[in-house]
Amino acid sequence: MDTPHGFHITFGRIVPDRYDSHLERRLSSMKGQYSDEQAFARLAQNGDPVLYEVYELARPAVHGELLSGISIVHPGKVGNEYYMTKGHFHQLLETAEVYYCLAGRGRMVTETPEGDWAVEELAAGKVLYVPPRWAHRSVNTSENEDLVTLFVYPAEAGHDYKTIETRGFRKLILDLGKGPEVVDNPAWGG
Ligand code: S6P
Ligand code: ZN
Repeated sequence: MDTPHGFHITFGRIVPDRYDSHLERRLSSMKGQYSDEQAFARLAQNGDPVLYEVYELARPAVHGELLSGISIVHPGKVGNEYYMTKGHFHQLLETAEVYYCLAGRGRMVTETPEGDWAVEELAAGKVLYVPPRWAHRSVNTSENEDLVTLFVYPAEAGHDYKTIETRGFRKLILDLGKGPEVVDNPAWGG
């Protein structure tokens, strides 16, 4: 919680000592993805904060190669919705992914084109397997800590962002006053 006279210090920032690309996703790149558009507009008036970052080791996008890296979702909310990644299906739908949570707390929101969904807890030490066909989004539910995950997936997988950008996920993770809750997305357009 921000106070008018205080400040907080974030300790132990995890950054890989070797990587080929570093992507920063800012608020402006998430337009239309948060449920509270007025809260989004209010936040955007004060600048364009970095919501999450991805460090990746490059490998050729061919069968047999694996991509790995570190994803860091910063703490914060747009209205009552926690900072989160865009989320995506893999373009090659039949490819899976492994996540290993290194720090922080959060949720992995997942769903299939067939209508199944699942929300899994993320906490340091937790390993999550995202099977083929499951879209995935990481959500940082901590008030002041980064959510840091290591990911590994087939280099040929590719990303389908469009489907999620257009219709959203079936479930949102909101703080309605009692911490993180799984809530039906009223704007889901499947
Ligand atoms: C890639 C993998 C992660 C995400 C990263 C950011 O398949 O799932 O590297 O790219 O967590 O999420 P997004 O949805 O913006 O790519
Ligand atoms: Zn992925």
